Amino acid sequence: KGDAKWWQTATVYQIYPRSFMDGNGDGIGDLQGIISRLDYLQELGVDVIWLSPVYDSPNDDNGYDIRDYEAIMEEFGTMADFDVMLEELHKRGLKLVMDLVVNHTSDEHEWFVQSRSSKDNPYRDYYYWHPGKDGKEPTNWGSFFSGSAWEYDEKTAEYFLHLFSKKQPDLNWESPKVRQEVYKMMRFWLDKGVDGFRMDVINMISKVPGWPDGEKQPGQLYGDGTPFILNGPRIHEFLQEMNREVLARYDIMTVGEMPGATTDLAIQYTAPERKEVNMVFTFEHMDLDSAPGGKWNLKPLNLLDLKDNLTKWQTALHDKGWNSLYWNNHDQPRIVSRFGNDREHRVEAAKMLATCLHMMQGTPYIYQGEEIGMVNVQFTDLSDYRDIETLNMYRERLSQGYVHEDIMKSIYVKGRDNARTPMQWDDSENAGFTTGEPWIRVNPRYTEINAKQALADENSIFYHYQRLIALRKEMEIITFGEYRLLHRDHPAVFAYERVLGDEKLIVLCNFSSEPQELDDEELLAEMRQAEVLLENLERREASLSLRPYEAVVYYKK
Ligand code: ISL
Ligand code: CA
Repeated sequence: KGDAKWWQTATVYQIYPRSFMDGNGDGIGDLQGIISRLDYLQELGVDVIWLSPVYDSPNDDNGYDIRDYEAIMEEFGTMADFDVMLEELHKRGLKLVMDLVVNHTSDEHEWFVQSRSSKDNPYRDYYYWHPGKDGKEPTNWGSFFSGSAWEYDEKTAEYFLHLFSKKQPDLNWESPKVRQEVYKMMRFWLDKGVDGFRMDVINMISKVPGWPDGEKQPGQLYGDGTPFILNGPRIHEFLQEMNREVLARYDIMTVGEMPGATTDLAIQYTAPERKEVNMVFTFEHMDLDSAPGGKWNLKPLNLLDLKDNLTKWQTALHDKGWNSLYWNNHDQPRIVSRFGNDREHRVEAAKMLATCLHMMQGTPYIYQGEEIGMVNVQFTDLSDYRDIETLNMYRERLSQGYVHEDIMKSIYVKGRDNARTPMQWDDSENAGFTTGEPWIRVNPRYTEINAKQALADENSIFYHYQRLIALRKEMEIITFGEYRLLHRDHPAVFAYERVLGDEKLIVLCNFSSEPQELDDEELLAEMRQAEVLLENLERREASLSLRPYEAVVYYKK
């Protein structure tokens, strides 16, 4: 068992550069800002930084619309800054994973500029062009960012496909030239010494041929294109080709962001012998608090659903593939506000959620600010929101007859800007993020929730994360132990054990603001023989009572 890959015992920290640290006072986070905070990350103990896109981009979708894959966004700095950052990371023993966004480019990318210029341009087939059906869009598919997934282009009187914004045209992976261009660009970054890729919506790169219409639910404006774009017919072939041509030649880690990936698919994507990617980001546990019709339709979380879902992933991939573990990223609301309690139990809840996730099998990801328990934000004025997904959805829902208050409620609970307010460094103006005017407003709770406070308090969420990260490196059972759910039917307690040889971890987490009780004498007897490895509230003796949001981990040999 001593042969773990480095990414199996590592903890990843995600930086969203626009919101992490502003080094030059223009209100926008940048590479020099990141460099200035590397000691903080080293103190936390993480091993890998996943950096959201820093490439040249017109920022229609904050860098997920790339104009030049081999240049740095001017607002973030220069290639020289990047090289210094990479060197400074490596000096501290930290690795760097880049965001690889190759399902689409910006419409300002040179390939698209060429492609749209004429039907016989050599770049024409780099993207999906279609004359349309009966004077309308080729399919009825909606885009993830509202509106149709097709945009009509006057110049050549054809439509192009964009699953996201109309400034993010989809690359045509059927073209071998496109694939070779992407591989070449990947080698450019790997040859610089980066340590892997997080692959943006990578299971969307193979589309079902023939452009069929999607099913349309009553009351919906568009049909559902996902059966024809997720996990398409050539996806495994493309990933295996990419692996052969690029990934296999380097000692790197890869994680594919894959909405709609089931556990069966995830095994296919991550089984080492298939040589595709190391792990995937599932969306299933992030969809449990949505009603039919998508993320904006709110539904309270049922803890049993969460237990069943995470248990399914833990069990299915054990010894077959590899899991990634996450609660948060730049697209998701803050977990302590979402599945915890961001008021009277914020600190306990944040530690409980961290414990519940980090004691599982897989590679854990921490999103900037999660380690200090940053919370969701509620801007009353729509003009304070920046995210294209949120703003487009607002307009579309208003036109469909939704009322302002209901739309704002969805934004408060699910909007991506919850994750994108500036990192809270201290209690000075703008949370120490910038000396200028921040590009998006700071969460008003920064005076209470910030890194400076966390570092000064030995009982902070920060140090709890630090301990979890360290334990993963010390204890093989966390990396390899078998997972077993306990007390599946308890509505408020998430309990499980990990087993490796004669070692055992017992993890008990109260997901509610009421005291809870487990009825299990056998478990209690085991707890009495075990030591407390980690807790978020002081324990005096082994007991089956859990206080609000209490989490405790026992270790027994
Ligand atoms: O839920 C979704 C589809 O089922 C969408 O939320 C989508 O999968 C998700 O937003 C994809 O995210 C990634 O690609 C986007 C970018 O805006 C996100 O920030 C990125 O994480 C387009 O590049
Ligand atoms: Ca700046």
